[in-house]
Amino acid sequence: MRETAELFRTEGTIIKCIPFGSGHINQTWLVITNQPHLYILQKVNTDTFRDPEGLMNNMLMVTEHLRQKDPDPRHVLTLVKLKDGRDFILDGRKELWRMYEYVTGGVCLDRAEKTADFRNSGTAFGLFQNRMADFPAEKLTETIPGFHDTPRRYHALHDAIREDRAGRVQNAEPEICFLLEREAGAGLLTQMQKRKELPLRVTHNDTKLNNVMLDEKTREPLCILDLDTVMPGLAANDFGDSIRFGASTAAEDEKDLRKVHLDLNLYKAYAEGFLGACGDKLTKQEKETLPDGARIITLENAVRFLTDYLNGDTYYHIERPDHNLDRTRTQMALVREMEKNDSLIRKMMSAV
Ligand code: GN1
Ligand code: MG
Repeated sequence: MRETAELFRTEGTIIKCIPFGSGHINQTWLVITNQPHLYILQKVNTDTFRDPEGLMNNMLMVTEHLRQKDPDPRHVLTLVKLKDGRDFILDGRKELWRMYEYVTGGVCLDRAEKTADFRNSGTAFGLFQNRMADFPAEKLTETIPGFHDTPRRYHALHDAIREDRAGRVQNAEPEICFLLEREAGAGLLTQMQKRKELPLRVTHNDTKLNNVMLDEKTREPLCILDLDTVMPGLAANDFGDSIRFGASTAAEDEKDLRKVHLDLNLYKAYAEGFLGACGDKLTKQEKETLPDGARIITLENAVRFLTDYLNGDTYYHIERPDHNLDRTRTQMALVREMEKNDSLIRKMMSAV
């Protein structure tokens, strides 16, 4: 690890690298040097991200575009070059390594401590949407093809059920029924986009609260992290994934489902932050589909977690045997509450 970190242009001598963050896909370390300056070293999972050059090219273009709009180094990720001038390491075994400047004085939260934290994360993602609105989305590589193509995620679930590779279909019958009952409505946004009723935007696609850094003192939004899935997509998915994760009263993998609820105050606060910062960039139809985005992306995550459970946990990092099943169930609980409160949510959103 340290030898890899030493290939980058850091200030000072590297003392150690410690595991960092809570991502499910990539591996991340905090790099400590004998100077106050800290760095983040990341090994990108190239089984998941099959086009590492395309991914890094996206990241370089997007951070550059954001930097032109706001040059404050705490407001946009800054990649650290290698001593030989390259932007990243892609070695013979197709391992991708990169380094960023660590943003000092920031925090990433797994749960909003105050409503304002969540509103501010909405502002951060709304600003992202706003500032990327004049960037031609078609210049970006689709780093994971069909990432939020919900019908395609359902196809993968059907394959997993049919193949039953881990012999777990029998353990997941209620979950399978729940998800299959909702399959027909899950393609709504994908179909609207195909009919050109929704525009393709530059979207982040993984807008979990812990992918935003807030100032640790003021809790103002600083910068958006995890740009691997930035690609052409739908604004409703970005909005929706934030709600899915951050407006839940419990963790994504909570076992006690009595604790899992949709917090409508948090939902509203996020919408205020997000829509306020998007300004006039979203169309009327995009705004109307934001609640659909929240419901469908939550359903999509349930489908993905269950697919991985049935396939024997080959995609997401797990810490216990039923981890992906627990994650599936929390997402289902949230979908149920989104369905139950649909008209209330739409009313609330139209007043934001
Ligand atoms: C993965 O690795 P992480 O935590 O940033 C996943 C997201 C899921 C999320 C669920 C590339 O994100 O799509 O919504 O887990 N990222 C990828 O927590 O699949
Ligand atoms: Mg991610």
